[in-house]
Amino acid sequence: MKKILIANRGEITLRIMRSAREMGIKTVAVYSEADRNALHVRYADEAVCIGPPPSSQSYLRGDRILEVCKQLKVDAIHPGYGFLSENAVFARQVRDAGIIFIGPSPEAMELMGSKLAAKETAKKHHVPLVPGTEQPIAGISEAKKIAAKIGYPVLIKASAGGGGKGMRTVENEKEFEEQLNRAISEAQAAFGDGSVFIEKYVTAPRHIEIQILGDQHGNVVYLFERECSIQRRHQKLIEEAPSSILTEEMRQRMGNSAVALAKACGYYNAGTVEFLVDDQLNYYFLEMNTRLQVEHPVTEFITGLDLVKEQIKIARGEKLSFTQEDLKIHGHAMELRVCAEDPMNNFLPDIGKLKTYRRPQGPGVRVDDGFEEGMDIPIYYDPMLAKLIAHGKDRSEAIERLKRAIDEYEITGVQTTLTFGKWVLEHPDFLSGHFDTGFIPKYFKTDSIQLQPEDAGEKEIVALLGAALAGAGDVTGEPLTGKKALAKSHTKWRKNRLL
Ligand code: MV4
Repeated sequence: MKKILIANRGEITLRIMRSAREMGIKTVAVYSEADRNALHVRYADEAVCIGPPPSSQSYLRGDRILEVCKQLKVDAIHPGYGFLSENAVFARQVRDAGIIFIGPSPEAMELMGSKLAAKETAKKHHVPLVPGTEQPIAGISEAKKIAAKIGYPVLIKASAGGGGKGMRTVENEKEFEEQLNRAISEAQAAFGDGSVFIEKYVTAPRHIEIQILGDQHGNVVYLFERECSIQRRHQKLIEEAPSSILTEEMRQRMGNSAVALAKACGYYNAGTVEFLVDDQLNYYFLEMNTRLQVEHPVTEFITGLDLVKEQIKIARGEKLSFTQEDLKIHGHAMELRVCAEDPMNNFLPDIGKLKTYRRPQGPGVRVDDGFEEGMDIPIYYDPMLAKLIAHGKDRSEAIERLKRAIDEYEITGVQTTLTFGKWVLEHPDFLSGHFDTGFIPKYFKTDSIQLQPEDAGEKEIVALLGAALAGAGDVTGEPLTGKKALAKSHTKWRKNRLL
């Protein structure tokens, strides 16, 4: 492997190129007209413009990217995250063109792309699942019986969804039929696949994911967990490793579950198995992400590994150079996503020019970014400016370092999530480790009016429903139908949480 093309932009593209360069591999950037002056273009050994700013006309144009590969004699493609990274059709086209896809096989991507197929595989290998259906819903009366047996509230999820897309909460039997029909037609419209399934709605869950690495010789290891419960509308804002609630025994069980699932689908490359953890510390498989994730640096800090180098070595056909027994957790790492968003204005993307941009430095601090002072932030893409990651000997040192780095970071010209991050890092429930995915809506004031947790809870459930609708492509629906029921369910949900 002498030359790789990174089919992506921004911080992740730079991060991948850095590892490639250390390995003596040449890099090729592709870019849109909005990214002519981007850092990933300047860092690459070669760079080719592939189209206008909208990603549908540039970063998602697999055909153009493959043409560039042929022209420049590229050996392999790294897809990064987002864009084409979990597109099995593209991965197959890459393989058919005789180019290495630095990711899993298209077959494994396809299997995990179907949430139902993933659940079936998990079940076969004794990976715990949320009580629910493992087959697509066939008929309404059958489905109602199942929902009644599971017990309300339930969630209806689209098999082709994921990451919160195409999810609907159902509070009681009365609204079940209507919600089911909507979920099916939304899934059909958004994904071209109307298969949906039902799950028990787990209240106040934590989101904990296991990083795995597998080679092409059947060896799979887990690189421990990342705690990702500090989220807003399915957008993670703070991630850390290890999680403060897992016992060594639970970590091993979850790790073994993740490895079993990966082995079951012949998985190779880096991957992440997502779990929900309830207030009784039961864990349930949710879905598997078949890509390198945004938050991978916290795992790199605690394991001492370079995940991109590992991906490249695996793609070259090498065996993993270590076993599970060789792996140990070193200290604690925490990441804040620095986004050009205004936390006081409902986290709306804030566009503009980076008037001042000075990175923090010093012990245990890493900044993965793709911008420089004076650059305009393009409106076409993700508003994440940078990832600020801190590492320390334990959780409190990681927190102190991250706080110190936030103070050193100087960004003017746009609003960012830096001050929001500082607020989280000083919150007593965050410090004590007693938090779940309801943390931000429960505690954060989204505007100048001080919201009571009660109001915040209702706001969140409406926002959640709105996000589910938006994710399913429904802009005409009535997001307020069932609002009261949802708010009621949410009140119960808050009461049930362990805080
Ligand atoms: C759930 C759930 C509760 N019960 N499934 C959201 C993202 C997608 N991967 C699955 N998600 C959820 N699935 C059951 N059966 C709650 C969520 C959920 C969530 C999960 C992780 C992190 C943040 C979340 C925020 C809202 C809902």
